[in-house]
Amino acid sequence: MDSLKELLAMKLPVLSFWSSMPEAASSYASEFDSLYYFLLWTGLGLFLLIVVPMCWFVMKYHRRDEHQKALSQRDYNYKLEVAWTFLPFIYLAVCFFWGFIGFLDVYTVPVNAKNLRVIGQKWNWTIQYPDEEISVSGQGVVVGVPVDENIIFTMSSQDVLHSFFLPNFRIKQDVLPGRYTTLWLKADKVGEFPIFCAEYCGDNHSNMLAKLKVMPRVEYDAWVDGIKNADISLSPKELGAKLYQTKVCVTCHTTDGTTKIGPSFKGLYGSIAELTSGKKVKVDDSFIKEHILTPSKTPIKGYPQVMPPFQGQLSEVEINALIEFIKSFK
Ligand code: HEC
Ligand SMILES: [Cu+2]
Repeated sequence: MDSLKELLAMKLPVLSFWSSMPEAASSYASEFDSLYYFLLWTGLGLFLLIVVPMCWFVMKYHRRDEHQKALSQRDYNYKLEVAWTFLPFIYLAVCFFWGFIGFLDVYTVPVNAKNLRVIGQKWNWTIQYPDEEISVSGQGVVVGVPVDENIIFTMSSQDVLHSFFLPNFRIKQDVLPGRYTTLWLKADKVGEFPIFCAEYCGDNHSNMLAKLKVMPRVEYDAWVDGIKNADISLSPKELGAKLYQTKVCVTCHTTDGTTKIGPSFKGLYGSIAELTSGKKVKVDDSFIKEHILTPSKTPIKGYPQVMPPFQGQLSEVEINALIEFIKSFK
């Protein structure tokens, strides 16, 4: 079985001399590519094998005038019947088993895999590392993983359908609200590889980008430590500024007084907000905190109710930091 797999995963140079695929970086990517090129070139070959003789027959045997009668016709050829039944059968069986082996490789999760949690949200990815006790989040976020180790992503969505797509690893999986899906990979090349959302999920879908950074184990451990230390050493306002970017408040709120999707943070703190009910409230610490956690409880008049709830996603420290950040644009 293993030697068969090696054979299948072998880079067939004839088949892939013209390659449009991004660099392959996972344990099963080259197997996928071999199958893809096999299908591509045999498909092209079969097309020519059928279409060229067909055109030739049309040229040679088409009716030349209205009164021409058909010549005697052969209506059965045993050998031909057997050949065109069994040869395609063998070809399709090869495609099926080759594909099936690849399918098993992708969907059989190794038992010793390292678990990471992925949360899709309009319009960024959050990745939680239960073992390391860290999480990373935001547009363009760098997701570190160690090389040559099995990683399993357990994924869910905060809002709508998203899809976690890693072209270099030849893998993509839908991320759904209300259900967990998984995807596993073993990166066999060090480097940075793009992560895309492959399911149209709204205005900023195209900005829902991240990077998978594959590192040797030592470097990975240092990367984890770096993240652990970074948040502690920041002042509240600095941490708030960072969260403003990573939690993508920036896509809807400005700090310069111009209105984007939501009100600007400039002059917000201490102002009076009017709710859709007509009630007027002072924008103080408690109000900001409540609005960040559950915006639907205090809907602001004159704006679309599109702010996502951050309940469960921000620690007390982070909420305070955001309040300090907003306060700094008094
Ligand atoms: C998808 C767009 C969007 C994102 C992302 C977003 N907001 Fe909002 N926000 C709004 C909109 C729209 C409103 C006004 C309507 C409402 O929510 O009632 C609002 C209102 C607010 C208010 C109350 C404003 C007032 O007039 O009193 C605060 C405070 C606030 N957002 C903070 C944040 C923070 C902090 C973040 C990031 C952690 C954030 N928002 C992320 C769209 C967004
Ligand atoms: Cu998306």
